[in-house]
Amino acid sequence: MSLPFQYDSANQHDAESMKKAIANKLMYSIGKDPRAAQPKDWMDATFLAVRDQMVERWMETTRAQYSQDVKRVYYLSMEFLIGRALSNALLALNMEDVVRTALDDMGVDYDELVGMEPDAALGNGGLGRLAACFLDSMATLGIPGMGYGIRYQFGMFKQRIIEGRQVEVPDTWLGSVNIVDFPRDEVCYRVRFGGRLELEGKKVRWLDSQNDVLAVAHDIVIPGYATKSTNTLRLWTARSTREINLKKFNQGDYFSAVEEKNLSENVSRVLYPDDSTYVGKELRLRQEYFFVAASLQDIIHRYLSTHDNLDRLEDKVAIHLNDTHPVLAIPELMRILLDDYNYEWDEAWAMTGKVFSYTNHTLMSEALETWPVDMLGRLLPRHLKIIFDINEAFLKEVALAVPNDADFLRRVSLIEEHGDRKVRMAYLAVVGSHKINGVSALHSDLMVESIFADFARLYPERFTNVTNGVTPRRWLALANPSLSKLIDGAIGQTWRANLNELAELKASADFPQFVEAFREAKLANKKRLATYVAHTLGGVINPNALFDVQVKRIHEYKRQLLNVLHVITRYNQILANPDKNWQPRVVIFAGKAASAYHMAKLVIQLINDVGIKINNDHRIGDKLKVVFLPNYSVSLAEIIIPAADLSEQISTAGTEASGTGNMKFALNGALTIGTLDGANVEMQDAVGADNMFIFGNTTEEVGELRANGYNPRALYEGNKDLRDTLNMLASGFFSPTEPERYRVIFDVLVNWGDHYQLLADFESYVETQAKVDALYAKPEEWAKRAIYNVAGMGHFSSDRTIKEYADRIWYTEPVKL
Ligand code: B1H
Repeated sequence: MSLPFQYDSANQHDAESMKKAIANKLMYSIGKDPRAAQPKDWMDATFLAVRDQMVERWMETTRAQYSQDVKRVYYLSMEFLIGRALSNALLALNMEDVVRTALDDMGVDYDELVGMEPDAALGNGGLGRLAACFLDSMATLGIPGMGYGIRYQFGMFKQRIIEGRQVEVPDTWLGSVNIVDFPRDEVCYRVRFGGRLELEGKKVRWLDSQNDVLAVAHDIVIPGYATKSTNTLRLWTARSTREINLKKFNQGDYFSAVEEKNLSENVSRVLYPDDSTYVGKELRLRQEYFFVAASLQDIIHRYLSTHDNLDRLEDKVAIHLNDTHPVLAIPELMRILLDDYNYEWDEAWAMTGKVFSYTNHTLMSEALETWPVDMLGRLLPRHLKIIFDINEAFLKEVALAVPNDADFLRRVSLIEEHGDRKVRMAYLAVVGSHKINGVSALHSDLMVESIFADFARLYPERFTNVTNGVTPRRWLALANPSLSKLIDGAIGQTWRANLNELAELKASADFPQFVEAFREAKLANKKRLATYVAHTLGGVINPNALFDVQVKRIHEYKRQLLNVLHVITRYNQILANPDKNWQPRVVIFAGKAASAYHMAKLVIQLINDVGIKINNDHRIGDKLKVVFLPNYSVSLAEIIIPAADLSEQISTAGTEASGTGNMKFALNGALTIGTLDGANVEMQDAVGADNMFIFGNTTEEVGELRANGYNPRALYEGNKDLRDTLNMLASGFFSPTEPERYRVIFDVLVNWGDHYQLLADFESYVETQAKVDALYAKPEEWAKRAIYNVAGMGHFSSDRTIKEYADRIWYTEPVKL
């Protein structure tokens, strides 16, 4: 069997020298005697020793990028949900065995050590995790790419469940010893805020800015898999321009002397924990400009270190905007070109359009950013003026293309005029980019039919689709060693870098021995999860039951509540018909709710309350269990996803832009029960309709109901199972100490319009769940279809996604090493 590695690291990094390296780090970097070292010290020391191995490749890559004067791509994102780095690095470098042996010799348990690393959770959910998968794929493919973001002191909050309710705890991921990244104190830029404009002819000067802050770079090494190619994630941290106010300090007012410092450093303090609703807080706007301004200064500085002027910027620089959060980069680049380098407007605007591209991740109106003109003008007066100037030029162009249509002009204007005036950031992104993409075929179609319909008429060639993907390294090789080993035995190891090879597994599904081994691998993962559940919650779950899993952010459109309605209905059915041969099920949930999202938090509480009732009902026994696992995170996903039999992807059709969890589950051999939403549609094309459980209304049908009158109450009255279930919620069956607790859920669904149309899909969902049971009763048949799912996932590698971005949007090529 040939290894996919282009280099041989075995003799370079034998266990003996690794032992020495770790021991050295433990003594000289951590300052601990091996006899006194705590597990955390060993982890830090190992991390540092392994990081050294990456640095050489990193430098070689950087040197090659400079000497080949390659075009680089800069991925600007407010979020990077990276997870643990050590195990990923060891996989990339093919050093796991060496480190395992080295640690073993020193009496340290490898798995325990790797499991100690805190997640870097600088993101909310799918959007942030996608950015992390993209970094992995860019490095692996040798694309000269660099991520730019914010080094939040507090990442995504930790979720505790106390008496069934979510409680948010700060995430202190940066330990006392910095092993996470390389601080670059010398890479430091001033970011200006406030002030006023002075106009002198065509020239604009931005003066007297206040509350300026310094951005200091911290670099995280991103190793490519089985290649020397190694990229950088550069995160900015805020530092006050004045350490302390000496005047106040000397007057003895110590606290207000440091207050200013604290305030300006707040900009990189905490990640906004809101996925898919936009908050409109000034601090958020400051965060956005902070990282954009620092990143652009850095990009320009790097470019000018090898070029005399900016004339060829577009040939060497591509800047990608991960949603609208970094869209201020567009007026910022204009500002630099106009004010700092004296370009003419038309020239600057043409360059800007060629540099930028933008991905839209959601169509939901509540997530589309708009910034009040007032706030923007106060904080960034120069940018507001540039945005107005862009709008003026743009509307002139539109008036020529679409003459005599005032309504059209009003619709596409970058400024929303009614009420308090606001800047529409998504429109600014479209006008200032040469490519705009959605994240699944369905989403990209809907995008040009809905929010960007007018713009698609103006610039049809700009709009495109790039379906999301996930990295097979973390999401199969690392998360699922038992299945990976089985696959290696069947088709070799190179699928890690060429996921299309998984298609060869199709043939294996005809071999009973392989099918049996596949089932054993799944069972091993289910046992691993059962052990985790026992440790964290104390409950016992049966690994032979069907594991039915929905893990993702808690949001009404994702319809965890529909899942709960099925659970309650099933509970009633089991009680009504106890002697039927019920397929035992464990229904597993995990996910965080935005801290101000009351309905989402109530759903978490409901899941826990339903769990208490059902899990303690002796009449039910093993037939049905409900589990809510606290603190969903990348590392928890790595335990849960490989253990799933059934993957719940049940959003209202037309609402989930893509989903990426759907891909991770199928890749790990779960069957999907899902709607025709997001990337589920393309997954069905890839694995075949027989190998997925598709149910519910299509996007079109959802739209028709919405347009022609939808009557959830009639559905409630017309279906006894549904009626019983909803009545139990309304009557306090699951909340005896507070009978009214779930009344509002009843009202939302039955009386207030059921916006996400749960009741419309209920019957179809419950029927489809019965089909799931029937298939699960034929274990070989089930396993075969699960194998077809794995085999069909080649297309959903983020390597394929990145290749498409590189070829069709960024026009970048791999660096030669
Ligand atoms: C996605 C977001 C998002 N779409 C606003 N939009 C945020 C919006 O902090 N904010 O203000 C944060 C995140 N996230 C997700 O992106 C989609 O819902 C998924 O369907 C998609 O798979 C994922 C990656 O494209």
